Amino acid sequence: MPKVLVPTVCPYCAAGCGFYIAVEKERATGIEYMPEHPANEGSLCSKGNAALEILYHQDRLRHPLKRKGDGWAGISWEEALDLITRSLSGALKKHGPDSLGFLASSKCTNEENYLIEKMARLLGSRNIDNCARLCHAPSVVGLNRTLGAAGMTNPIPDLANSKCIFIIGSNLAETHPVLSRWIHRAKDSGAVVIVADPRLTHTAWMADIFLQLRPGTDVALLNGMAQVIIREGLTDREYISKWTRGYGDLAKAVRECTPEKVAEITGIPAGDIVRAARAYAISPASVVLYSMGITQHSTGTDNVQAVANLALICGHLGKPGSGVMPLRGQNNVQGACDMGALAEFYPGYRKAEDPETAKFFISAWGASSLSAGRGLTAMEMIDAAAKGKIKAMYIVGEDPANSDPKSHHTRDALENLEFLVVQDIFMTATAQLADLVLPASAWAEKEGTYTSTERRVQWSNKAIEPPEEAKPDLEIVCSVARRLGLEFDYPDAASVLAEINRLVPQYGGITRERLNGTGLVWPCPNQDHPGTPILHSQGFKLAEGRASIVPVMFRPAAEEASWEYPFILTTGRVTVHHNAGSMTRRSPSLIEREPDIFVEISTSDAARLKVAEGDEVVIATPRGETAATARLTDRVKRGVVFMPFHFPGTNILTSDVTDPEARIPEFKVSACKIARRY
Ligand SMILES: Nc1nc2c(c(=O)[nH]1)N[C@H]1C(S)=C(S)[C@@H](COP(=O)(O)OP(=O)(O)OC[C@H]3O[C@@H](n4cnc5c(=O)[nH]c(N)nc54)[C@H](O)[C@@H]3O)O[C@H]1N2
Ligand SMILES: Nc1nc2c(c(=O)[nH]1)N[C@H]1C(S)=C(S)[C@@H](COP(=O)(O)OP(=O)(O)OC[C@H]3O[C@@H](n4cnc5c(=O)[nH]c(N)nc54)[C@H](O)[C@@H]3O)O[C@H]1N2
Ligand code: SF4
Ligand SMILES: [Mo]
Repeated sequence: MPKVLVPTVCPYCAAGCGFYIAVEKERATGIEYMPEHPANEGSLCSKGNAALEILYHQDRLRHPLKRKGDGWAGISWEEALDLITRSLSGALKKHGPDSLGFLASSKCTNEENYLIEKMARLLGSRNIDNCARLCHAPSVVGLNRTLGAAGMTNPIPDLANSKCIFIIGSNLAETHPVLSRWIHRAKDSGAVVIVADPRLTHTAWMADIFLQLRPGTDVALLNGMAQVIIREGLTDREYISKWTRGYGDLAKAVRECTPEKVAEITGIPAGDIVRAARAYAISPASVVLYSMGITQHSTGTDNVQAVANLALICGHLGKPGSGVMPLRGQNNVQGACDMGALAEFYPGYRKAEDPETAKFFISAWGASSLSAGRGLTAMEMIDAAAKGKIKAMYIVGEDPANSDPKSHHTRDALENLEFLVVQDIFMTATAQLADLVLPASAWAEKEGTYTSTERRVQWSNKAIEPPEEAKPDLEIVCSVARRLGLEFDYPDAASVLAEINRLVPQYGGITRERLNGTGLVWPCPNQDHPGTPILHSQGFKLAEGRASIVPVMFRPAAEEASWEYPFILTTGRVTVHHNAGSMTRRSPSLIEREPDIFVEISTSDAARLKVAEGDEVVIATPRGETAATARLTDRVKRGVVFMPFHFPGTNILTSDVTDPEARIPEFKVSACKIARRY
């Protein structure tokens, strides 16, 4: 049989790289590159190149599994569907719809997320969320408030048109590796690169100006830059008066944020703050790229607003090479949010609190009623489970037992549920706590759309069959919903996309027929619309078309170093692993390169602690302790330590203090102590 090349989208990060899966005799035998893809031009990072390794892994879930004592019993799909229907409808009858919680999956397609959202809402539950809560919730709040839209404003290749690229709190060289090629291209034509990060990361190696700030001090830095720009008259006055409101308040608020004061708070030399501010303001096209380094804080929303303020006072929006780019994380976290898998939104960001929204969907979905108001967020559901208020949870493609902060609390809460069903491709730490585990198809074994960080909606094709009895999430959700009495008659992903076309305005013209190439960029309201790669070129979707400049003042992180816990632990990622690691720890070529949990400690702290390279150390916070191998490095400054969260253990330590508005936990700042283990 000849080799067939099936176009697909990488299942790891939100860069949305395309490639072909070579299929021979119904098996995926290799990857072929896709040079015509606009974002990656054929190149893939280590994870993309290894994507097929998980498909035939021996650990893939192959049958529905029911908890039996300490172990598992394989059951049929019929029995599994009976059990889930009995348990969910039992909880509904006994405790009402608020006792049900749903986590949708930013690894699943738009169509799947749409159906999970629709099922949760039609069952009367408001409690639906996805891992965006742990990720870009502050962007949703902060950018909607300031710019009227939370999406990344410009496409990835447009980075090459920038003359100043300011990267704050993103280690994109490891987390969105294909973006580096566009940044190098911009540098080749003279762009200045500024990186603000507490660690000298791979990304920082690209920087002309490196701002090594103390964790959690970004608002001070951004206000300091705004102060310099205003004081030196480098603002874009015309832009400010035409397109914004609130400038005067900002000018007043940052007057005292002098570089000298900011230097004290952030630890960055005052001269570097001035240099960075000037470089950003005077370039003809500047872009800010940011991600978890500024969102995962108790001040996450403030950080995002401070970024938007900077862009607005300099008029660096709505033009090629100029914008604000929140780099989304998971392959489909943008889409999961677009589809309304968030506690405060219905599909298309219609606000759950707005009575018009419920009216609209009652008519669109033919429902008799829908509960109004915002539901519980991901972590609030965990807290509610711990308190016995949430009785049953349906978790699709997420691993909160490892990815939420304060793991012991999360695990206790999940164990406290009367019923937990987990739908995944592997037996995760969360699945280990479930009553029922459902085997899902991986991305290559199903079809549907994914929306990348640049809002590019791409169709991914089915290349191979799932292992044994595993099924596409879409099929599983439809079967469950039908058993629960809902009319979910969708034969395939295309039929769901057709409904999305009708109900999600941004996706109005993104039809199956138009998605045969490398996708369309939303907003794309109708069939004749070409898509919108650059946002805000004609003003903002806010009153009078103007953006809002909203001043924010520096507040320290919730935890600071103390006598008992003298170090600041910050957590994040390395190139070869992905999130809680259920996929990459099973990928032979990746696990070989980073086999175990480690902690980066500065050489001077290590000397004081009498810790040598490779020693086992114990890191402790008030939440618990974890052992890890010490790596001595000059990438972090004295007093700061770094751990990736790809191995179980890191989140035992992290703090669950959240941003008051976006409710994201402060993964980036936990006070800790460290001792060598003898
Ligand atoms: N290889 C790999 N790629 C991934 C993922 C993965 O797990 N592995 N996950 C995907 C997902 S879900 C996401 S959300 C993205 C995340 O992508 P990134 O946000 O780039 O990843 P992180 O490593 O979490 O954090 C970025 C940087 O923030 C810095 N930082 C920590 N504290 C602060 C601070 O207070 N201020 C500033 N300015 N910086 C700080 C860290 O040192 C780190 O270098 O990556 C996506 N891509
Ligand atoms: N300490 C610390 N913790 C963090 C972060 C941090 O920076 N530091 N970052 C946070 C961030 S940004 C994020 S996004 C979260 C991520 O949190 P999670 O989303 O919980 O993490 P993942 O490990 O990506 O889990 C995705 C799961 O989906 C499964 N899966 C893959 N494909 C499919 C599919 O097609 N169908 C189904 N049903 N399942 C599938 C995978 O096997 C995996 O178990 O972690 C957060 N936690
Ligand atoms: S950059 Fe992201 S989308 Fe591209 S190959 Fe790597 S993990 Fe996949
Ligand atoms: Mo994320």
